[in-house]
Amino acid sequence: MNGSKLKTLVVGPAVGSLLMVLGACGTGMTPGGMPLPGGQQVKADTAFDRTGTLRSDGAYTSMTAINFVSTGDEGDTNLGQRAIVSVVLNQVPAGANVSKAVLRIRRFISEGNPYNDFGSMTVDHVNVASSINAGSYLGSTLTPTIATINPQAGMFTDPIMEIDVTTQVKADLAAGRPISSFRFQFNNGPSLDNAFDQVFMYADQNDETLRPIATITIDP
Ligand SMILES: [Ca+2]
Repeated sequence: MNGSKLKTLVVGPAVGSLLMVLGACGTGMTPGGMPLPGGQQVKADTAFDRTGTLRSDGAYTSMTAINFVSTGDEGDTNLGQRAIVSVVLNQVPAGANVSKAVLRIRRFISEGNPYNDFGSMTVDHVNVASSINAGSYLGSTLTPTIATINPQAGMFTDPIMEIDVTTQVKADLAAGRPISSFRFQFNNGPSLDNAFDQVFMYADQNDETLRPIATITIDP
C-alpha cells in the first residue's frame, strides 16, 4: 500500500453536508423508496474505548478522557506515543458484500517537527478487539503499513485524511471482529531531544464531525 491510497480534501462547510448525505444514504433507499443503484452506505462510528493514545511504556489514554489522539513523542519523557483508532462494524449486516470502506480522520495541529524528525507517518492494521495494552505499541499487528501519511502543506491546510481500508474491514468482518482498528505511528520516533514532536488528530466523543468515521459501501 502506498500514498496513492491517501487522498486529502480541503476542509470546510462541505464536511457537515457530506456526513448528512451519508446518513441519509444509510437506508440504501431513495426518498421515493427505490433502492440506490450504487449500493448502500453505512457509517462505522468510532469505538471510544478502543481509540486513544498509547505511550511506549504502556500508558493509554482513550478519547473518553481527551478529545484528541496523538502520535510522535513527548518532550518531558522522551517516550514515543502512537494513536490507535477503531471503528465499530455493527452497522454492517451479516454476510454483506462490502465493496468499499474509507476511514476519515481530521488532523488538528502538529507540535514540534514530527515529519522532519521522523519522516512519514504510517498506518498499521491492528487487532485490539480484546484490549489495548503495552504490547499494542509494537505488536497486535495484522498488516503493517497499509497507508503512508504525508505532512500537511500548512498547519491548517489539508487536515483531512481519507484512507482506503476496504481490505482491512473485509478481513475483520470475515474474522468476526466487532471493530476495525488502525495504528498511526512514526516508526523512527521517538527523538531524544526533550521536545514534543507529535501530530494531534481529533477524536471528540461529543461531536461526530470531529472524530474518526468510516464509510462502508455495501453492494447488493
Ligand atoms: Ca522529541
